[in-house]
Amino acid sequence: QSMKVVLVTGGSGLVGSAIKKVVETEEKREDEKWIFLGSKDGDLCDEAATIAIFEKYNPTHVLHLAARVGGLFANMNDKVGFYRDNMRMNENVIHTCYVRKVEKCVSCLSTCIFPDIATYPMDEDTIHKGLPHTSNFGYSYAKRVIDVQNRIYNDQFGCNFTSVVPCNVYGPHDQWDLSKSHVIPGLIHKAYLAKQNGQALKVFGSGKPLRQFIFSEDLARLMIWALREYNSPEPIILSVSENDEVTIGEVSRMVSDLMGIEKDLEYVDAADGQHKKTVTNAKLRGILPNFKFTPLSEGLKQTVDWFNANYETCRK
Ligand code: NAP
Ligand code: GFB
Repeated sequence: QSMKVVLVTGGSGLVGSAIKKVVETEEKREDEKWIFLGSKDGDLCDEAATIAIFEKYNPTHVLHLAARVGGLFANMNDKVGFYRDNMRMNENVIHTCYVRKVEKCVSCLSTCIFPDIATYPMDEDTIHKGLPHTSNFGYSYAKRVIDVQNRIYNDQFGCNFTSVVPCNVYGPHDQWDLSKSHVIPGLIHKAYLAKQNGQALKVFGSGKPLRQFIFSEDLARLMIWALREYNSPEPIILSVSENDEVTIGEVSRMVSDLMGIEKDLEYVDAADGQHKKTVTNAKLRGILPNFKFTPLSEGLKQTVDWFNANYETCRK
């Protein structure tokens, strides 16, 4: 059985760190060598640097996580930058996979790229059927083009290229910088500081928007499965079910309680972004009916504990 070499671009981030933990413990296989890259290994926006990385590692499989990623406010502040960086990374990685005859490449979309006006829950066939929300217009189209690339390289060259579509992800090793973080790391970081200063947790926006949140280690297990077993170019949603949707207010209260803040939440006027982007995980359930998701309360507790223990060294 020849050795598989799995190159994980964006392997140093929130999702990559979870995959590294899972694949080096419970999911370890002797015939697989997993390599986790960060931007220090080369700027994937640069074609020559991308080619050099592929020549160095000569991967048989690629799990393409690398992206310019950020929450609502980061996207609103630089739609052009999110578009350009992600278009460049995706063009370089996916075309180099074709040139280097990589056996399989799994890339990452996101439920936030789906049409803003839709009937719910949305499924994998909905992705291109309407304009994305204005707040992340650039990022959304850069991500949607991955689906176009997968389909045309498969159609013209028979490449085994596909994509997975996570809902909002949270967990240890996230990005905690308040200027670019997603909502859960933003709330945890703000709650940590509020606790220290005897203040209330300040929530941006109305708290009314609805979100589905997947714990990073659950997503890691599902991505490792997809890399090994899922072989259609059609995207597959990797999300908790529509019944697990919570409001921003609810998740804020959970974070505030976990951080031991007695005071009630305070709401600060700010953009709400999409009201909802509810997706169904029926396609995934049809293949893995027994997969167990970590309950949000448990995942949040693990993430808050991790943040409290790693405050000095984490990305903030
Ligand atoms: P993250 O924590 O921000 O990590 C991003 C990764 O990409 C890091 O390893 C980073 O390396 C790398 N990277 C960024 N720019 C790069 C460049 N120019 N060249 C090479 N590497 C670069 O992001 P994440 O949350 O793990 O996201 C991973 C994937 O999941 C992304 O494709 C994202 O679109 C997708 N996703 C995330 C969410 C979410 O809620 N977080 C939801 C849906 C989909 P350094 O850190 O070393 O710079
Ligand atoms: O995770 P988030 O920033 O992005 O969540 P989206 C934004 C929602 O949380 C808005 C509220 O309703 C915000 O008003 N919120 C409350 C906060 N407090 C905070 C806070 O401290 N920080 C942040 N960031 N939000 C993103 C897309 O949409 O979804 C990205 O813009 C990405 O492209 C991500 O794909 C998965 O869920 O609204």
